[in-house]
Amino acid sequence: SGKYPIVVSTWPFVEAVRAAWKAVDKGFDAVEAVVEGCSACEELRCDGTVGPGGSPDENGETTIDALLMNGATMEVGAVAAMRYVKDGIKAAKLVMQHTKHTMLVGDRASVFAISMGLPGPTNLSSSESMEKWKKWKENHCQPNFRKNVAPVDSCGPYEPKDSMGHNVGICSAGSSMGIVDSRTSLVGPHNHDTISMAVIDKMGHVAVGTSTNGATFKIPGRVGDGPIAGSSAYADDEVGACGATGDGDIMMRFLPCYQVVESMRQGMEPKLAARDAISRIAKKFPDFMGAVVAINKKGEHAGACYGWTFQYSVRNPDMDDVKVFVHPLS
Ligand code: SD4
Repeated sequence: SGKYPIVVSTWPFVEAVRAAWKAVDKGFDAVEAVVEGCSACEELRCDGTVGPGGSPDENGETTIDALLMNGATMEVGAVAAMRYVKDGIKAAKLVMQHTKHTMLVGDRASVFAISMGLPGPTNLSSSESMEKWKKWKENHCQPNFRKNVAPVDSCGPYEPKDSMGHNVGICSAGSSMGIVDSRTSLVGPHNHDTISMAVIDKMGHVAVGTSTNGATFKIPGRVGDGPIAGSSAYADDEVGACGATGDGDIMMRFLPCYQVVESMRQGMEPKLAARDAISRIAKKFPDFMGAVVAINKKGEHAGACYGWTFQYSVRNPDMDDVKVFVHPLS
């Protein structure tokens, strides 16, 4: 099923897709629509892992990684480990539109964003993020992203279900099947999610954007796949687009969204391209969790995931409202 304009987003971020659809339907271009959509998610603090007050790091601080890419011009703007500014995607847009750079990081990204007119400095912690962090600290949990550190039993109860109530279990990705229990990895709906959104506007132009707090309890300074073009998202007007979510530390080694777009350029349909990109990662890292969603120029879309149940949201002219697709399809 094709057609455009189209808005596609990781996860059931329905309000974000509605906001982007509203923009694109009014005739705004794909870049504007992506900014509208991702900003809506930041304001709503989607899943408590996007925007202010989400996933804290080892020190209890929330930071933001965001990316914006224009598939018509191949311009990219990104901010990484940004502090004190809550508008991630707007900061990425400022980098794209007002600098010759691609990415700004840390405090310097915040200083730039504020100098360009975004509100701040703002405390990005919330009572929820502080509560979550305090519990983690009080349980004497070891730092979760340090190698060779034994897990401690008091690190919280084993939870066989993810936060959306799905069994964390089998997820199809090409020929490989992964079974992951939610404790083997600190990546997953418990810990962090990302909005990665792709839009094709009425003119057929493509743009993508990503916004996330990154991994929960990450080592301060960690930058995930979120702000990396080709990893969390990629867009090329000639081909289509891709968005990704999951264990960014692993996924960014494979540039899965670049892979998806390049496979589609060679003629693969979105479904196969998505599965292929995920399978390449799973082959080397059988414990990883992740997903991609792909759209081609015709507006055909598909998702693939590994290690968890993935959902993505779509709105196109055939639909009355946003539709959520679940992978694996039952
Ligand atoms: C990261 N990929 O920072 C992001 C987080 C994510 O679902 O997508 N979680 O690793």
